[in-house]
Amino acid sequence: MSLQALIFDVDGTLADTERDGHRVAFNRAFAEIGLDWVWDEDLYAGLLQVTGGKERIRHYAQNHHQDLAASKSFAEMVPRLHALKTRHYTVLLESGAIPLRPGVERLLREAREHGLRLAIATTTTPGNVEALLSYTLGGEAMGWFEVIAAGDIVPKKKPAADIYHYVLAGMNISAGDCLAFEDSGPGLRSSLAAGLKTVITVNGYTRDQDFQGSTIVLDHMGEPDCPFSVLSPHTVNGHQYLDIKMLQELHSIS
Ligand code: XBP
Ligand code: MG
Repeated sequence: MSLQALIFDVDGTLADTERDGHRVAFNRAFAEIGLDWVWDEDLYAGLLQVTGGKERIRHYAQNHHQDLAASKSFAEMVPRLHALKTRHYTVLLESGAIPLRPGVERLLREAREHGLRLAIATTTTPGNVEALLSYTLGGEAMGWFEVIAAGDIVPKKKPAADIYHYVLAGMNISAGDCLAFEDSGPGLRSSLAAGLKTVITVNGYTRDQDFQGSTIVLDHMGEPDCPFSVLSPHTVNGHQYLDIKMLQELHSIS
């Protein structure tokens, strides 16, 4: 097995999108539709255990606004509300409010120079992926990824393995020839269930989650002038930021 492909999660991995991006967009959509719902940072931490924006809205209503959740109109309200939220989110991305995390652009470019194949496996919508990539890397970046598996393309979202199985099938590649990059417990459960070695880069919402089974846990991918911190018991042979050589070493760990 040789390292041939890198498969990236989006939210929390490519960019720290949840606290100041998705959460703010949800709140703006609630206000726009006339709901007095406000998801503060603490409440949102718990809601993140439910992957998928539409599923998260339903989960919140069922637990905090049962009457509305049980009403006939709620079923059609959810997709409408989620579309408003997605519009607010892409406006936030366009404003430059959500940059890529340290090391992401450098690693993507290095991977391309080394001929590694790239893909995306995310719970968010395809439109959000396109907005993030094009506003941070330029319009051609969508073409860097052979498969962009996003949102409702699969029946079951993370932590189910569906989205990673979709990518592996689309690339016609075996899990053993890939590395996955995730930020959260549900994401890791999904990639591990698909048989993928997984590099974790945590963020404020996921730092204390269980990453049992991951290959390594870092605070971020690192830059030459901004070394990462290793949060899992692991030796990194002097590396201070993720590069292709380190990824090949991580991939060769049995
Ligand atoms: C994280 C998610 C997404 C986002 C919200 O996705 O669970 O649901 O929180 O985006 P990832 P949507 O797999 O990239 O970590 O509202 O578009 O679902
Ligand atoms: Mg994520």
